[in-house]
Amino acid sequence: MKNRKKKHKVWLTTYCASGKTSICQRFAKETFDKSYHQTLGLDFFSRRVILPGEVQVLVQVWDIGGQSIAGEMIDKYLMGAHIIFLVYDVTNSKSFENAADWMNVIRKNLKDEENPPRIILLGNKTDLEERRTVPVDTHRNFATSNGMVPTYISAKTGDTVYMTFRQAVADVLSIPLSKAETESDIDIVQGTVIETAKHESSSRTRSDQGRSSSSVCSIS
Ligand SMILES: Nc1nc2c(ncn2[C@@H]2O[C@H](COP(=O)(O)OP(=O)(O)OP(=O)(O)O)[C@@H](O)[C@H]2O)c(=O)[nH]1
Ligand SMILES: [Mg+2]
Repeated sequence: MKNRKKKHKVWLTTYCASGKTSICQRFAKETFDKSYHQTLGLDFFSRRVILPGEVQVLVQVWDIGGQSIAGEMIDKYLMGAHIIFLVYDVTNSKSFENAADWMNVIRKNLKDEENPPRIILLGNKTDLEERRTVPVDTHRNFATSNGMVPTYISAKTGDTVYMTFRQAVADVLSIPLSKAETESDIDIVQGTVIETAKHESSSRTRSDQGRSSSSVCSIS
């Protein structure tokens, strides 16, 4: 089949410090920085993704700083977007509530759009599972009741980051991915069996040296 080259615009937004820039860096450069540098305005990342049928897609990612919600540029940022990732931090309920505010802003700006972008709810920082404050059901209900695809990732470990982008682009282009392809990026977590006198239980532990304290930004 002849090579097909496409460009896709992906947009990430929501609450400050939810991990948008970290997700972009993990996707585009396969790196992770544990320090927090607030994004002021907008930043760009890109990576080429190859899909079945030799389809090459240049994924251009627009990383919008969390404080932009009240800005006047939102409609410009949204123009031509194929995919929107609404990112929140699973350990920070405020970031989840802010995702709903962003959803309203996006809806308002897209109300006349003939081909609205695919919106994906990304619960980030799953490596901090033991500190989760947003229940799985709440995540799923919010996503499905707003027509979003509910997804979890970790920019720190890289868990499902690349696959999430690739799957989203493939879905927009209606290119099916095989089960083997969709499972290739899933993080395998080693379980530890702890035996006690009364019972056996298995637990999974993950350390978090890279966590910054929950950052607060003003959304004016
Ligand atoms: N443990 C853990 N920390 C993460 C993860 N993703 C991001 N962080 C940390 O969270 C902090 C904020 O991450 P950023 O990517 O800068 O957040 P942001 O959403 O771009 O923030 P703004 O630019 O202010 O909107 C940084 O200290 C990151 O290292 C993750 O998956 N796990
Ligand atoms: Mg940022």
